[in-house]
Amino acid sequence: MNNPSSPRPSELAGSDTLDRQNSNAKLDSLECVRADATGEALRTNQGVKIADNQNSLKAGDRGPSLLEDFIMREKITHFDHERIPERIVHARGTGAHGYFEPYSCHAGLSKAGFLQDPSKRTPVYVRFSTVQGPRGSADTVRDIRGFAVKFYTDEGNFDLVGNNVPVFFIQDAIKFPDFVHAVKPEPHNEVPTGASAHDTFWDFVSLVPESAHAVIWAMSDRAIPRSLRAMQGFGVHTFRLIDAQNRARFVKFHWKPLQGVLSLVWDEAQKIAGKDPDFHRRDLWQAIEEGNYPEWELGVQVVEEADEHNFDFDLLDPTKIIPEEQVPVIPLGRMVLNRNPDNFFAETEQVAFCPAHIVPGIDLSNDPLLQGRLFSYTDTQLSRLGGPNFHEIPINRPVCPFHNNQRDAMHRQRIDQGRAAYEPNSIDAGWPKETPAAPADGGFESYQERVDAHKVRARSPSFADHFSQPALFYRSLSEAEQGHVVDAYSFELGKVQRAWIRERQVREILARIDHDLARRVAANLGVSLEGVEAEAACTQRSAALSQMNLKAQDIKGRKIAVLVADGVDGQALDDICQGLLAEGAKAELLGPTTAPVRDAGGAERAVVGSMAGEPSVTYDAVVVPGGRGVAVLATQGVALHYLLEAYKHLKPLVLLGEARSLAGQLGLQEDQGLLSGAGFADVSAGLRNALLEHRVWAREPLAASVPA
Ligand code: HDE
Repeated sequence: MNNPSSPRPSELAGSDTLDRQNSNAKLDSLECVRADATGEALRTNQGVKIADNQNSLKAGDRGPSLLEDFIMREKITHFDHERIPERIVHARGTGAHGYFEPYSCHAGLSKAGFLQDPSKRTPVYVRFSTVQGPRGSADTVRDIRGFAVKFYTDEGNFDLVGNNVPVFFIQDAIKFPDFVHAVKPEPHNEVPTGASAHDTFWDFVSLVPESAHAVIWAMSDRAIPRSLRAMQGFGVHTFRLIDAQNRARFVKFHWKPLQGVLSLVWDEAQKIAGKDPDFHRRDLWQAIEEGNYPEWELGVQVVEEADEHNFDFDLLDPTKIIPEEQVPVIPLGRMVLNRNPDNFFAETEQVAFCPAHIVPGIDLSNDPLLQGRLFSYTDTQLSRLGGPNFHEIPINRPVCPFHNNQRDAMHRQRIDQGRAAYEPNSIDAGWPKETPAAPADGGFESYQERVDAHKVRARSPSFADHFSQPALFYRSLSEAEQGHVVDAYSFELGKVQRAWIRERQVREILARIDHDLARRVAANLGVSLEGVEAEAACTQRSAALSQMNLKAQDIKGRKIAVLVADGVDGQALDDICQGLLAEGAKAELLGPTTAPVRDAGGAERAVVGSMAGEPSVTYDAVVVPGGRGVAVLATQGVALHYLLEAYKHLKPLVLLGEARSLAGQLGLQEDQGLLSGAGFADVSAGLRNALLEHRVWAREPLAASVPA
């Protein structure tokens, strides 16, 4: 159920009527098919009221069931067919509604209607996903995340079907089935679920050097996000924006989260996969229900057509970024997610994205990966959603009118009127008619790119450098991030059973990216680097590639565990909760059990849950208020483990009053994130800073020896 207090986009829209109409458009289009059964009788699909939904029709109350029981047969037949094929990739996902609004008029870049008017909100539906695992797999696995946005514009749907990393594993669509077969669970035993740590994946990528860049992103902290709200998004391919004079510019799309770019640490990610496999979808859902709407800034890197060849890589190569030092990101507008779906299946499962869904003002490039995707997405919906009418499913319908002469097929919803399903016609006075492409009229016209070439099966030599950019990425990371990349390669390759695959990846791929990286991974795996030349594929750095430079400005939406037991200092508790709430963060009280505790003054304090039920891995920080309750916690393994684990995962820890003794008891050294004081006022600024940093990286070497 939606929280009734959670505003719909319409309530958030500006005051002018047109704006409200626009942001209401998707909701209105869903209104006719939304079903609220409150106060309604239970009926069959044919509309007959059901008198008894508990018993099937039998010959006598102990006799055989009767075939004639159309009520039971209808119910079970429908049930038997409830499932549809899950997506071949990106099967596990979660979605939300929201809106996009441009900061200003961007007519200078694009004629797309949704980019013109800052007072106009365009409804969007976003689906985030993992790539490898099936629908029921865990959220926090190491994987690339899908970041697909459907803009319901007045000129038709525009889908920006991107990922949370800016590059892809292959350069040409014809390799996609090979790549996916390699990363998916192995065919003989369907192992592993939701992981790339297995032989076939590393076999493929070690043989395909163009994958090196995407693989190093997948081995970085980007592939274990803390929250879907804290991920960057990228269109990956180069696209085009077209202005009213039909002038084209190349662009790369970027989404930047206001929540900052935050990640889990690997041990935490693995533990959450067991303790709360729905961690990411729950987090997004709760944030939206609580009115803490996540927000992203849409930006573009713009390259004039004349500058297309001014780079030492090819703009059409999807394994390359344009470093932001070379081409800055221009902000276009913001996207806010402010409404959870009513029904997972109807909306998140049935939403059908396609990179070919573009509108006037946006166009494609010749990136050979993008070109293949233009075909694949519609094709896959035919079997996944059961035919070519999936655009009529409410979540996929454009909000603008759409009439044409396409007819019939499975599951047709629309009852087309008129006699002429062809064009030209004179019987229906020629309707529906074409719209001229002139800028004001909005008929889509493909950008008139000149193409003059031989028909060849070939890869451009300009796609040949596979190592400079992964090297740039590695060199641009902080020391802590580099360490995590080393750990991730070592973990994943450590799971590979065939020694020659491990060796090939280290000696032939990693050594060509960065010798330090290769040396460290080789040491962890016992691989020899003898005879391997040390090469520096790149000596540059790009600040935008390290997520240490992509922090949030505030701590809104962070979740802090407050450990309490009978006798807790009530004043400290109030100060903590109010102090954090004032910053938009959330304090959750956890007790030894789910029963309320009594504070030192005897007042009952409800807890959100128990320490065992709500583990530290699901919080951003832990606070222990003072009072007599500390003595209770000091004897409880679950509480001590809670603190040790949070410390090990480099989280801010606050110990107040009597709780200060716990640091000594556990042998934890004070640092920028392990804060203690008499009351919350002593530590609130320090805690805020530590939360902004998210982790205490300086603690990492010490924390490695903590046995939690
Ligand atoms: Fe996809 N991809 N993909 N992909 N992809 C699908 O479409 C495909 C690629 C991405 O939330 C499928 O509806 C090919 C790049 C996302 O519903 C399928 C190629 C990027 C989603 C498909 C690629 C993506 C998909 C599976 C290489 C980032 C989830 C079900 C030519 C820019 C969308 C479906 C959602 C889903 C094909 C490469 C992102 C099979 C052939 C590059 C976010 O059609």
